[in-house]
Amino acid sequence: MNTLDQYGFTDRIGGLFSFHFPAPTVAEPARIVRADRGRVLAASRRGIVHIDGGTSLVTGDWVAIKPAGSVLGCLPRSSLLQRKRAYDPLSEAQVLGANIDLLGVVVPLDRPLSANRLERTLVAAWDSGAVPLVILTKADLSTRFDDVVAETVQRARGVEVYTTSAEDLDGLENLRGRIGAAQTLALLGPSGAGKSSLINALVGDRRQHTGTVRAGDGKGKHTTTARELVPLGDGSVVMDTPGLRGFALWDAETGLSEVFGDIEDLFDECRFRDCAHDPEPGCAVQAAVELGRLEERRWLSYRKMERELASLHRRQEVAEQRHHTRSFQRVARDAVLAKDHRNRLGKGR
Ligand SMILES: Nc1nc2c(ncn2[C@@H]2O[C@H](COP(=O)(O)OP(=O)(O)OP(=O)(O)O)[C@@H](O)[C@H]2O)c(=O)[nH]1
Ligand SMILES: [Mg+2]
Ligand SMILES: [Zn+2]
Repeated sequence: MNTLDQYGFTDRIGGLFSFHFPAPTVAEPARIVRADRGRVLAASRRGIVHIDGGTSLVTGDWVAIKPAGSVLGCLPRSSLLQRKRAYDPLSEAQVLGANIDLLGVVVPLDRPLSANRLERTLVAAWDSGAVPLVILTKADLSTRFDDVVAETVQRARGVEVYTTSAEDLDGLENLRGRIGAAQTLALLGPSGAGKSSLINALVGDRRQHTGTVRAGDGKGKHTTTARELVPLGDGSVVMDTPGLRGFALWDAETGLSEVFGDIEDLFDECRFRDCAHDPEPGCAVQAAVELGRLEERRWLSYRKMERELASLHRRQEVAEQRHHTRSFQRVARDAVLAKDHRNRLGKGR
């Protein structure tokens, strides 16, 4: 199998290439394996090659490259994992990866389950267009295995849950069986969760660096620093990613509805159509919380993400208006300049 095929190239991708870069264009297909501050590596039929520039390219992208190594173009992405950049007043999206088929939300069993984190990552996963999975790691370190698995299954609300141990090599066959031919699975989770260890266990080799965790709280040391594709040998690929500190959502309304559909269904039952769902008469959400049918934590988690997205949209609108005003001012100024120019020409005559 050549290097390109090892990184998930199929006839279907080949067809897309011929469609988007038809002959007589001289270009070869390649896939971005790693894109790290301008240093971009791609898998091609010739092996792994360095390619120039392309700061907008992300790990997982399919690109057409010229023999000299420059990029001619990129195939449309079948899925796109993105988040809002942290500390960015302009509110821009940070693209984390492209063309991911399965998104593994990695949850370590060596520390208490964070329901909020699980829900937030699932929202982003659904929104990427990939199929989410929950992957529980470090099963060998769990002291309450059955309880935590049951709680995770309940919180994942229909998303498949896999349990693994990179130490005991448990659960690998099941997970391996779920990754179809030429599919790409990306792993997303906190530092120290065991993402790189799981990849090494799947590959059967110490391919990725792994790091120890802090004794106190099990937090990792951000060992993996770049998103990178690792081939499993049969054409399927796993994307290793640096541990997430937080995950600010980006245009994730669809994901929110996937994870919190039950809450959004309740809105229809509120007495007033413009119900703010604060403690007020006739609110179906508040009633469900009081009756114990809806976990208050879950409601607050939903509300927080919903407000985050609303504020993102307000900022996006302001930015757009500013952009419009500026281009309007520019058109007006150009018109004045043109008039001045004509006048001056007129006077000169
Ligand atoms: N006992 C046990 N330890 C594990 C398992 N998986 C990972 N570890 C340990 O957990 C620590 C962190 O593992 P990594 O694979 O580096 O974690 P990571 O998610 O890649 O972390 P970052 O790259 O920092 O995001 C290492 O000391 C691993 O040996 C497991 O299944 N069982
Ligand atoms: Mg890692
Ligand atoms: Zn209400």
